[in-house]
Amino acid sequence: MTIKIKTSLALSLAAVLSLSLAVGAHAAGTQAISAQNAWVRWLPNNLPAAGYVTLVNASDKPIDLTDISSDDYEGAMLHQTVSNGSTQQMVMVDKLTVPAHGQVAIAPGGYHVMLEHAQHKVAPGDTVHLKLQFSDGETLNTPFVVKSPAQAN
Ligand SMILES: [Cu+2]
Repeated sequence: MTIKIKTSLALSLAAVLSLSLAVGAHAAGTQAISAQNAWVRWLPNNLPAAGYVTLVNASDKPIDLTDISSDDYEGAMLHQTVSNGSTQQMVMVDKLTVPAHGQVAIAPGGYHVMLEHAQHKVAPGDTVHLKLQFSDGETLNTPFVVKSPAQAN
């Protein structure tokens, strides 16, 4: 009698576990892109800020970052820093491809999201949101932690 009860309990536990695994897999399938380590390098005196984030693609197809917007800044554009001998220059980037089962880092020295004309006072310690739009139709409204130049590294 005791053995029979234990068996049925084990079976129902197994059923619950496989159900939650199935739900988890479904959620991952609908969101191919995730954003990690999102932060903003803040500068004083209303100077443009720079947004940085790592984009991870869990799907088996390359996905492009196609547009960026924000309710917190009037301008949000993807730029790339290109070094030209001793000088550095920023160029506009139309789209950034996140490889299948791979990632791309928008990071200091390479890409940055140029953030101009904050719509309200933004200070280190705040969180701002950038809407990242992708070629598969996904939009990620991503929180970015605002850091002072001293905190940024
Ligand atoms: Cu720039």
